[in-house]
Amino acid sequence: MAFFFGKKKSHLELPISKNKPRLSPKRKGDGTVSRAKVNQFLRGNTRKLLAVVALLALITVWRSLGNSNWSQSSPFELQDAEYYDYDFLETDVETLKKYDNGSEHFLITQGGTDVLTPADKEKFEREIQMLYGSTVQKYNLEAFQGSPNGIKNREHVLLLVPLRNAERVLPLMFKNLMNLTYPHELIDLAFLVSDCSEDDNTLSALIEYSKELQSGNLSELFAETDSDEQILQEKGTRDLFLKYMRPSYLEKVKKAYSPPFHENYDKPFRSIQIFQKDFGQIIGQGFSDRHAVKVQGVRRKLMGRARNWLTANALKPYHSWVYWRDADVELCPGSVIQDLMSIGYDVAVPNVWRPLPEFLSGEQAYDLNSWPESPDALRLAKTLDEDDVIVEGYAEYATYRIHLGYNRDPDGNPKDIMELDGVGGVSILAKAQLFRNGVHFPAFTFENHAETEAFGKMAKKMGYRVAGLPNYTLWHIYEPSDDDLLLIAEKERGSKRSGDGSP
Ligand SMILES: Nc1nc2c(ncn2[C@@H]2O[C@H](COP(=O)(O)OP(=O)(O)OP(=O)(O)O)[C@@H](O)[C@H]2O)c(=O)[nH]1
Ligand SMILES: [Mg+2]
Repeated sequence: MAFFFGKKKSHLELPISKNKPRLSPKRKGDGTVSRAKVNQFLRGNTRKLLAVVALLALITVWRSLGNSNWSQSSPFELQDAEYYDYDFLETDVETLKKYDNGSEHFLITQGGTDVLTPADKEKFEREIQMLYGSTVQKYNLEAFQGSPNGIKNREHVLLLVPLRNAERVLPLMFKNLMNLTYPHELIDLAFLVSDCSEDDNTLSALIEYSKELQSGNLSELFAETDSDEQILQEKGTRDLFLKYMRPSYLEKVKKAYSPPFHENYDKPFRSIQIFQKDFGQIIGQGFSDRHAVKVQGVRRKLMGRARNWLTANALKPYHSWVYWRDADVELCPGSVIQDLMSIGYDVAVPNVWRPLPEFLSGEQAYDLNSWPESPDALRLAKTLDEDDVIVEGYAEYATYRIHLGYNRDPDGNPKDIMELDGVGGVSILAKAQLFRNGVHFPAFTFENHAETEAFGKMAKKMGYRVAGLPNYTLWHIYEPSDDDLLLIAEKERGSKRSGDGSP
C-alpha cells in the first residue's frame, strides 16, 4: 500500500493522503454546495473556467480494518486498497526535509568502510528509499499486460472520453458511468473537452458533475433534475420525436435509468482528470453537419489528434486496459468492460445500434466503422490518392464490407466473436500495452483510413488481435437529422389536421 505525499505539502497534487481529514458527504444544508446552487451553476453561463487540468481525485478516508465492502449504508468507507495505491512510497515529509539541505552527515565513510552503526545504516537506507520513492517509481510492466479476468486480477482501467459541445448528454454519460459494474476503485476517468462553442458549458458542468460523483451525491442530484426534465417533457416543449419511438425501446430506457441500481452505483471512481485543449475542430457538432462526407477526413484526423493527446497525458504505467467511450451512448450493459475483456482479444468492440422513429423502421445499425477488410475496399484503396480517407456508409466509397453492425442477431449469443480490421470509436476496449508499444489513432491517412478504423488496422499490422461482438449491443442516442425533423413536422401537421393527435 502506498500513500502519496509531495515533497512539500503545499504542492500535493493528489488529494489522497493520510494526513488529510476525512471529507464527509455533502448533505443538504450542510454549508457546502447546495443542490440549488449546483443546478443554478449548471444552467448558468459561468464559462470562465480555463483550467488546463482539474484533478478531482477521491475523497479521503482513514483506511480502517474490517469489512472492505462498499455499501450504500456506509457510502464513505472507501477501504479498497486501490484508492490509496498511488505511485509513491509512504513518505514522511518531515524526515526528508533535511535532504533539501544536503545529507553529508549520513555519508561518512573511512577508507571505503561504512562507519555507520548497523542501526544508523538501516535508518539511512530506509530514508534514502523514501527519498527516491517520493520522486522515482519503478514498475514491472509485465504485471500490467491485461488479462481476460481483470476484476479477479485487480487490473486498472483508464476510461477515456472525448467531449465537444456535450453538455446536454453529460447526465446520460454520468449515469452510464455509474452503472458500470467493473469496480470503480479500479477505474481512472479522464475527459478531454475540446473546441466547444461559446455558449456551451461542457467544461464547467463536467467539473461540477465530477465533484458530485466523487462525493457520492450524483444520483441524488439527478433524481432532482430528472423530475424537472419530466415536467418539461409533459409540457411538450422538447423531444417531440419521442412520440414516434418504439414503446418497447422507451420502456427499456426508462428501466435502465430507474432504481434499483447496482450496489456500487454511487461508489466514487479511483480518480477523475479533466483536460481542456482545443484542436481547431470547426465542423459543426450538429448531426447533419458532422455526417457530411466531405468533412469526414478532416474531422476524423482532428479527432485522432485529440485521442492521442488524451492517451499520452492520462495513461500511467499501472494501467492494464484503456476503455474509450463516447458520451452519447443511451443504453449499455453495466458489465461492458469485463464482458469485452473476457473474450481474450487485444482490442474488443461491441455492436452499436441506434433507435429510430417507428416510421423509419424503429432501429438501425449505427456504427459502420467496425468491419473486416474486404477485397473490394482494398481494390478501391488502390485507386485513391495516398491521402484519401475511406469512410463507411457513403455511396462515394463502395467497399462491400461485411459490417459488424449488420451481423447482429438480437437473439444470438452475445459472446459470439467476429474478427475485425477497422473499429468504431463509440466503445473500444484495448490493452494498455498497445498504446505503450505505439499503436495510436492516426491523425494522418494510414492505409486510406484515419482515427479509429486506422487504429484497428494499425493494431492488426502490429500483430494484435482485434474483434467485435456482433450480438452484444450498445444503443447510441437518436438525434433526428434535418430530414427526420421535416418528416416529424409533417406527421405532426397531419395528426393536427385529422384532429386525433395520434402519430
Ligand atoms: N475532444 C473532442 N471530442 C469530440 C470532438 N468531436 C466529437 N467529440 C466527442 O467524441 C465523441 C464522439 O463524437 P460524435 O460527434 O458522436 O461523433 P462520432 O461518434 O464520430 O460519430 P457519430 O456516428 O456521429 O456519433 C462524443 O463524446 C463527442 O462529444 C472533437 O473535435 N474533440
Ligand atoms: Mg456519437
